[in-house]
Amino acid sequence: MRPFLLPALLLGMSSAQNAPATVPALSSFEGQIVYQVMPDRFFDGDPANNVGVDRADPRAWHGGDLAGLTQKLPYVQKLGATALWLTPVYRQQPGNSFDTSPYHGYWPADFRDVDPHFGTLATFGGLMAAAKAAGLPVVLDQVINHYGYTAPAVEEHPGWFNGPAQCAAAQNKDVDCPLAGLPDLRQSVPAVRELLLGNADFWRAQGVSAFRYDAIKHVEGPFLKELLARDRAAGTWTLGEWYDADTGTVADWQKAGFDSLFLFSLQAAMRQSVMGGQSLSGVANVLARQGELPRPGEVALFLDNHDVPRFANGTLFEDDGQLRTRYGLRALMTLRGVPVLWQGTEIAQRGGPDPDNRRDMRFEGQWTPAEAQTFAVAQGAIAARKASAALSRGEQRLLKVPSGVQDDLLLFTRQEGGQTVLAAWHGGRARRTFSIPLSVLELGAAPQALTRSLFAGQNAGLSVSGGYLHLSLPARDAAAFALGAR
Ligand SMILES: [Ca+2]
Ligand SMILES: [Ca+2]
Repeated sequence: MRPFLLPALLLGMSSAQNAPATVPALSSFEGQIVYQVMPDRFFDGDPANNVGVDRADPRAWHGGDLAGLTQKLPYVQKLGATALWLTPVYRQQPGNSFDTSPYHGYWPADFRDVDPHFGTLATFGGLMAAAKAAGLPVVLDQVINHYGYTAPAVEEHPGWFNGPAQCAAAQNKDVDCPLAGLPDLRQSVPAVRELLLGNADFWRAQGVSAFRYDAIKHVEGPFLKELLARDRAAGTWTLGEWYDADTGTVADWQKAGFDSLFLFSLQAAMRQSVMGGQSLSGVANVLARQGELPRPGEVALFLDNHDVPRFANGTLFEDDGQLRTRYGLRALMTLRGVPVLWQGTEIAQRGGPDPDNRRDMRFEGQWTPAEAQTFAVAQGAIAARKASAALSRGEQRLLKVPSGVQDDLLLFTRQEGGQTVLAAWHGGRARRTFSIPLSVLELGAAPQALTRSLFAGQNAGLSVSGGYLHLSLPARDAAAFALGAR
């Protein structure tokens, strides 16, 4: 193994004597709002590269590309997102597998080139320049577990891959057995290790600010830690995808070197309560574990993504899907962490499991009035979060609510500097006023006058009188109130 100087922070050194001359600052995405794009399903900016495109087939290429994404950056800015995450853009395997084309980008053949359906390295450079000009840092998806099924490397380098023998002998089958039958890379083979570390350097040199690492549950741990240490030294923010991660898993991997992981347990709880109408105590139970996280402000929070059914699909009805997605979007923008919005969630796009959850993005002019209204709610909630230091970066403290209302009411504060914001989620089916003794809430600061929600156009109010906090909340919605300095 090539010697590598680890930052002192990773080794837990604290004495000045042992510290290197400069310790790289921890990269941070706290305060960012990330917009996730799958380029093939976003916008077609160049019909000349539409080889094999069939938009009627959900498993075929649909023609979206990097030129299209570059054209649509003003849309992302209009929504208010501050960063972009692109699913992989590598040159993909030749042909289809399981009647599916590699439109999604997760079946690489060449990790250091752009698939011609998406454009070229030059087109990627154009996107990076436009994103930089727009002030949008780019998170690039990196595959480190496998090649595509039909990638030439599989025949050329049989020693790079785990075969049946390695899988049979594996102590950890998640790591050394193929994921969905994909050619599984052995990261401990020196040539594989060099390839993957070099891939990160290659894309870093293209100007990306962060990596989203795919399927980390299936990657050799020692390699992953080395990769993360290099990213940290280079100032690259790292976001890991451990499917179904709960707070404990996120905490473990933040300690091992990731800046962030997706908190799947919160996504599941929000799907069940906000979309599904079950008790909000499921969300409270996840938030109650926040203290386990070394860096809670970096954790990636989401309503849905390209690997799970669409959030709006939690109900059979289009109108309910729209209303509850608005509730979910506002709720998401009150939470501590880094919100990640999957393309189309801002209009409550519907869809079941993959590939139905990857329907083509539709833009203004193609929207129903309800979709336009959901977009306006997303835009307003994002704007309110960005305008509030407490909502963007504040500490989060869960408040006790009387047990009789805890199924329908979730309260927590966000506090930054002198500012305190009270977040209130209401899961009830009808508008309701809650009156709660201040002594129960243990709230440090509260206004005397009637206070309106920070979310524009929302009819929600808060006031204090006679030792009680009175909250007037619409059905199934989340509000945020500035309580002022404490
Ligand atoms: Ca195209
Ligand atoms: Ca593996």
